[in-house]
Amino acid sequence: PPLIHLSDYRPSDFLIDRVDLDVRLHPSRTRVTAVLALRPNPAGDPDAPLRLDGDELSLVALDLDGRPLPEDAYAVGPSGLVLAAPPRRPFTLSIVTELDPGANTKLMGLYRSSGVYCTQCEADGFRRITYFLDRPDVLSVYTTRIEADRDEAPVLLGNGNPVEAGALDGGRHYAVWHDPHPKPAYLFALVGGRLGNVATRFTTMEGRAVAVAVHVEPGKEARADYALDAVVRSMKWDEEAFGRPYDLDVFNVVAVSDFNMGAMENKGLNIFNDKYVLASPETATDADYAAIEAIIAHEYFHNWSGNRVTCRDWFQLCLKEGLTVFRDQEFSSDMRSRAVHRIAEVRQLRARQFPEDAGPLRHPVRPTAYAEINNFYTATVYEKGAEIVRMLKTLLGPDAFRAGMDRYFAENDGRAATVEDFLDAFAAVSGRDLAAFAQWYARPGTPRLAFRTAYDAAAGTCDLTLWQSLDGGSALVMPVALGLVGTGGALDADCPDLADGVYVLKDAEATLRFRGVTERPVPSLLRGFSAPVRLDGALTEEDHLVLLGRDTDPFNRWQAGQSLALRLIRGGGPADAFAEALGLLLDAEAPRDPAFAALMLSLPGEGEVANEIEAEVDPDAIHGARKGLRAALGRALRDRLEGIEARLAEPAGTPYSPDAAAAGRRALRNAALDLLAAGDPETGAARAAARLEAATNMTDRLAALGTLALIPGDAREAALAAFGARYADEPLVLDKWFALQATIPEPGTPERIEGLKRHPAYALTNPNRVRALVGSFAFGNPTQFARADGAGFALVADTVAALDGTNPQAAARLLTAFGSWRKLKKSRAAKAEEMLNRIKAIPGLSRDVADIVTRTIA
Ligand code: BAL
Ligand code: ZN
Repeated sequence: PPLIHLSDYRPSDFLIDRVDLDVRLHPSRTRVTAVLALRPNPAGDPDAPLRLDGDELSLVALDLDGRPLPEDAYAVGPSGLVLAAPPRRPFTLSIVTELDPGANTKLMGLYRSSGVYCTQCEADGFRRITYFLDRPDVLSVYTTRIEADRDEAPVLLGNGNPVEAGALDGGRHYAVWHDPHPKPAYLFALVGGRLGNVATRFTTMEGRAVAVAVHVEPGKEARADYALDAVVRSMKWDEEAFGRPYDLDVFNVVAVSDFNMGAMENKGLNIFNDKYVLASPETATDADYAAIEAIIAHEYFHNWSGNRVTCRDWFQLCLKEGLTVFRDQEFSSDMRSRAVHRIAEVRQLRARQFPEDAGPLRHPVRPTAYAEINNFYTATVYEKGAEIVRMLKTLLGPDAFRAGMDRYFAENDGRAATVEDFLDAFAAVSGRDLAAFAQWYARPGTPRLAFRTAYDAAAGTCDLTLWQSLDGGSALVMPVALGLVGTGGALDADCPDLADGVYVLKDAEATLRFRGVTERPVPSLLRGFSAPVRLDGALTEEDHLVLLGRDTDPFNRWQAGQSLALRLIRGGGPADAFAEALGLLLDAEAPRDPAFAALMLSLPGEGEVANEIEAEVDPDAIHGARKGLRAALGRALRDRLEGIEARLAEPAGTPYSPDAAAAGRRALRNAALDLLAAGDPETGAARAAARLEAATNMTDRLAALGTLALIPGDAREAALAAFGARYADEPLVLDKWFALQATIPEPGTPERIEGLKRHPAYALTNPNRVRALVGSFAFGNPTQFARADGAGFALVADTVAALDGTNPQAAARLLTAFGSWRKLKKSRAAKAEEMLNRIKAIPGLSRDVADIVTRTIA
């Protein structure tokens, strides 16, 4: 597919100041009249034709300044509509198009989800509604009139504020919405359908009374309470943490069941995948509640970082996404435990972004070329993008960071900005030159950080040498939070190169001298994971044990445990010392911080282990080694784990609360169960079955089922069948059940998946179902996905092929599971390559899938 380059960016030749839309909803013949107030852009080419984007549209009528355009004045093609000689003055174009929302399986543009009309316009869906300058630097004021059958769509929602509504003849009705804030087309949205809601009011710091509502399938209103509360907490937090008030009279969230993304930040009308709205103790886990809180916040925070200040072009996607992820991470950290949340963020980064950055789909946080922008909503843009913002805060300190954010918002409000505009704001308030730091946006790959210490006991000094490396350029500016640790805890040594415990590494190599070092120190580096790099280990097992037990930085205590586990998984050997240290840590931390203790018990995932391996990856060997270590730990820690299990049992009748403290206790108790079962599968199965029976909420029920699912036998099959029957009418719960079965690391799993594809609740047209069943297999079952006979690759490739015809975005996303194929053992890599070539040869492949397959094979 042809590439679009950042270096080719040119301002639009025309601007659209106002858009008046009249949308007459109909299941198969929706009629859209768009009246566009156009004018030539002084910054554009004065002789240029007017090229409006369009995709799968049917043009009904086209008027210019109230008169039909003669047919020879325009040309309509598959990618849009061109007026060769448009007026060189302001003019009005009136365009009538007809759409078939019911047939829109791509879930881009206007479509129907379980009977509800909804839209998704980012990145380029608006061109599937009308012909338009569908690019983020064209900002317009929208007025939208929506008309529908009252029975079919009693609720009609648009961007901005409601203006007018009323009844029409023939059972029809209408609503008019006006959004005073100029916005790009990707933020347009409308919804029409039968929806229930929960609602409240929020008064902003400016005194604006905002009507806040969350709309869901009728009957599920009670499951929206947590999301509604999260909206209000987000609104308040953004005022307190960033001084950002909400700017409309209403804020609506709508949950729909067919959605490609997690959610979408349309102005005043966030549309969500229902998975990230609906929650009840019976149907959602603690992790679901945390994800709902985070994603509600994320979309709300976009109102400033994305909507008020938007992106000039799609290359700047990280400008809104990285920043908004950083903002939602900070929110979640304030709502929950900062240390625990940081660990969760880093686990996610390592599990998703590090492999991406090491494989054929690697790209800079700000890409310089793309064939299909929808393939760049990646972990690199989002999560590494957030890490860059976090590093900026570390480098500048909280006060200058906040001043820089204030300046960025003030200078760019109502504009389509760039990464340069963002960095300029921080440079201006701090007086710092951020040119070298900006390299983080441009350089793909995960940098490596290596180190060495030289301790001179007689002089009481310790020299710490740091090296950084990343292919393709000079050294990066890297904040390294660090300290020295001894057998009694943090060492109070003096180092003039540190400011607030942070050394800013700017060169390829640097040596820091610590004075007053009274014992052989262990360096604690990258505290809080202060930079998204790989730390090359030069620590001994004893060093890690010191950090595990004594470091003052909770992230690095956890990291020490991960490093010790990695050593054992990769190199084998007795786990006694690790188990003993974990035991002592549990004694201290389990009563104090159960969530942290639970994280200490979870070993690096198989994918993370694979990331660390330079040689060819054998997923079976990794799985076997990890399983062996879990079994050894389960046996060694048995008494303690049983103690935790007993102590943390909730008294009968305790009402469920999704708060972080209660969730932490459940997480630890369930981690204990899981490790005990790993150590002794036979009693573990019985224990898990009993816990399943006794569970009073989905967190405990799913955890017990997950433990049982790893122990083959009749008890497992019976439990799976009972769970499936119990939740037959709960698609979001069945997704958990699909995912759990898809990740069973046994040879029978592909066949099990084939069977589940025939389950009445499974549908290739619903992205959540496909992600749960096939996505979980592809991304979460390394031994079976990459199995030697190629059956795992074939299963995923077949799904990609089947899906490409209806939903290319979802198909392309699934295909990225092949991203690490080259690292596999040769025989398995050959099977993966065969499948990739088979996909590549499919005639009429979508641009989305063609782009991923081409880059993956290249
Ligand atoms: N803008 C797409 C969905 C999100 O990142 O919020
Ligand atoms: Zn976002």
